[in-house]
Amino acid sequence: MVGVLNVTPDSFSDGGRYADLDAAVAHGILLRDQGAGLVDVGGESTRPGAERIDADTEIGRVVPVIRALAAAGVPMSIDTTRASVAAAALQAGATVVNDVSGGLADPTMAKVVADAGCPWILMHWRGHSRDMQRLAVYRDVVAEVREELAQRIEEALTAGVAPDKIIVDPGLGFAKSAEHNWQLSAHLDRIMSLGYPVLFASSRKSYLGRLLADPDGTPRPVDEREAATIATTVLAVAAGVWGVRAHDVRSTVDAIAVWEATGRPAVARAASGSGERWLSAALASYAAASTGTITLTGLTARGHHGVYDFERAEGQDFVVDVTLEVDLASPARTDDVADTVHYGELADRLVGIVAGEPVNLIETLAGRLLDACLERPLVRAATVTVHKPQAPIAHPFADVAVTVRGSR
Ligand code: PMM
Repeated sequence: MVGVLNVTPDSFSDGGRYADLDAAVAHGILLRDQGAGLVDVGGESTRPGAERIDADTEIGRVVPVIRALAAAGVPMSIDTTRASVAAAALQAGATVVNDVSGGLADPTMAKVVADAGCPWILMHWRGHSRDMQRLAVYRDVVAEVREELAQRIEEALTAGVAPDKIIVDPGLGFAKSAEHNWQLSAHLDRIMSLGYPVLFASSRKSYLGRLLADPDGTPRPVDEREAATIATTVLAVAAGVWGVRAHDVRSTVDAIAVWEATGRPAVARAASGSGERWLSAALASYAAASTGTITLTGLTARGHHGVYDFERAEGQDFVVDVTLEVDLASPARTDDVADTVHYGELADRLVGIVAGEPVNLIETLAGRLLDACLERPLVRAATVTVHKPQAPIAHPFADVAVTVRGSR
């Protein structure tokens, strides 16, 4: 459970309320005491059409609040798209980066996060607030948001961010029409099938105001959207999201408590518990609960690997065993082969490598096979063993094999 603390004069929901340091600190402590495992401190409004402020102004707003809340033991994320602000906030005591641009707005953000080794919330985003409404054009919003988030994840991993530090967020209201938000809310399983924890943030957003508009079309005011916020949040929790972000922590925690009282295990990781280590514990339990293994053994193909000419000329059988560590929670939920590793396709690829370009050593062959396994989305780690039962050894022997292991 992530509680929102905007120290801005102009956020759509709570703008101006916590712009004063004492009020902001008191509210952050209240959110923690009400059950927020993380208080999300933001210094720049992202409401549609908002003009940007400069980095120094943003730092000047958030750093004193973060310092004071850190002294009070409140765990915090910094809600920013700027690497310099993230770095200053981490230095002041925040422990998580919540980047509504998913790393797109500032190319140096990935390095700051990778160097800090902290969790990173990657939200789906297409452009800054001033332009985002004209970017809300999709053929299939769920597929495109999923694909664009997958690209953000790939770039984060390439920059050295650990896979178990990544959280994704479909970004309701950011370059999305109301209809897009409803479609995403209805198909969260597709976002979850990326294999990363999903944060759901519907709280008080304008699509709820539009849904509840007066007969003359006047949207429901921001502070009268709580029941709709709770309804969307509980539906997301029931769909299995990892966490929720909300302004009214008390009512959200109450709603999650009701859900938990029914004993559904999938919700435990979405629910709160406050304390310094909440986020790492929540991420670790997500990874542990969702990782499983896929094992393929005895895959046999003829190859021409070896240092001797006759091995290159005649070839021999090589036998491959692979064990993949994979997110299995997603396919178990969706029952869709597209959400897991297709072992038939993987076998074709591995046999192609064994039968392909000869190398001298089975170590090299095992390394190539390992790379092919790790290229597959959803594979967190893999172990590959290459057996060479007809190796040129001048004595009776059962087998000779090399095993390599790697992770993304
Ligand atoms: N929405 C806002 C700000 N930060 N962060 C994430 N991860 N997801 C969101 O949907 C999101 C966000 C919009 O403004 P608010 O702070 O008033 O909710």
